[in-house]
Amino acid sequence: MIRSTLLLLGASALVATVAACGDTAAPAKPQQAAAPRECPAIGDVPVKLAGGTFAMGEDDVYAEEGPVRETRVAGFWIDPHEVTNRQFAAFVKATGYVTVAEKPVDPKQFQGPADRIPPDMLKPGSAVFTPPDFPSNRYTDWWKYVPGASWKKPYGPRGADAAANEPVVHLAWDDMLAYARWAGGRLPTEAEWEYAASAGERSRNVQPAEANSWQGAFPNYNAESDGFKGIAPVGCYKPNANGLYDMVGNVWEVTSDYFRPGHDPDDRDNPKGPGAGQAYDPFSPDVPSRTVKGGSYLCAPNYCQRYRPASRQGRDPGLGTSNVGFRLVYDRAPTA
Ligand SMILES: [Ca+2]
Ligand SMILES: [Ca+2]
Repeated sequence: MIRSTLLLLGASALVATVAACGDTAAPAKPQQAAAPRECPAIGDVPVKLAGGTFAMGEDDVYAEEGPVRETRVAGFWIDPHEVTNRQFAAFVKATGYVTVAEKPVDPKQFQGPADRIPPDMLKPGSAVFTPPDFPSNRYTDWWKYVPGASWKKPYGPRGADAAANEPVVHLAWDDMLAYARWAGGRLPTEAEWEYAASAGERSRNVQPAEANSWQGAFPNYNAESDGFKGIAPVGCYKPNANGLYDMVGNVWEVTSDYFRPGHDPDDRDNPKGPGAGQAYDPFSPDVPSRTVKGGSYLCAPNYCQRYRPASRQGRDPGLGTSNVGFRLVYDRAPTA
C-alpha cells in the first residue's frame, strides 16, 4: 500500500511528497464540527433498486465527467446512508480490526532517503482538513497530516471523539474492503453509485438546503448556511427519490472503479471502470486511485462545484482523509 501520496480532497488530489509536506512539527488547528442540529434517526436497512438505464456523466462542467452516455445498471441493494462510526465500531468490536491510519508508516512508502522523512510522517495518522485564516488555492494550506488522527479521532488526538451517527472517515481502501467483507456487501461501482444518486434526475449542483456542502469562500470563510460547518450526522437532509440520504455532499464516497479522467463512451452495460493498468489520476500519478463521488462538506461554489451525482475524482487508496467515506451495495437481500 502506497502512502507517500496524499490527497484527494476538497477539490484537488495532489501529490504530497516528503518535500511538499515539509515540516509537520507545527501544531495543527483541527476543525471541529459545528454543534449538530436535531436530525431524525434513520434506519440502516438497505434500499432495493431495480435495474435500469440513465444518462451517466456530465458534459458541461468538469472535463473528467464526460461524455454523457446512456448506461445500463442491473438491480442491487444499497445502504440508505454513509457508513457511520457506530456501524464501523461494531465491525471493529467484532473483529479487532486495526485501520491503516492507526498503524506506523513504513518508510519505504516514501520516495527518497529515510533520514529526510519528517518523524511525524511516520507516526500513525491521517490527513485532516485544517482551514487557514487567509484566502488560498493551495491545498497544502488546508490539508495537514495529523499524527493520531484516525476514524476514532477524526480531528486528531486533541479533537472530539468520533460521533456515532456521523460518517466514518480516515479509512484506506483496504479498511473499506475489510468492513465490506464483514458486512456482506461490496463497494459500489461508479455507475451503480451514480444511478442511485441520480434517482431519475439529471445531475445538478444541489442547493444549501439539500445537502451538506460549503457556503462562502473556501477555504477560509464558511458561512454554514446549510447548518453545518463540518461533517453532519447522516440523515439531516431530505433523502433523494430513491430514499437515499447524503449521496451528494457530507463526505465523498469511494467506489470500486479505478479512476481516470473521462468515461469510456462504449462501456455502457454495467460498467466497472478501467483496469488497474489504465488507472490514471493526474494529481496522484504514481498510484492507482479509486473514484470518489458526490462531493463533500468542503465543496464550495468558488472552488469545487462537485456537489452533484456526476462529480468524480481520484482518491489515493492508501491514505484516509477527513472528508471521504463510503457506503455499501449488496447483490442479494441483506439479512438483518
Ligand atoms: Ca456545510
Ligand atoms: Ca455523501
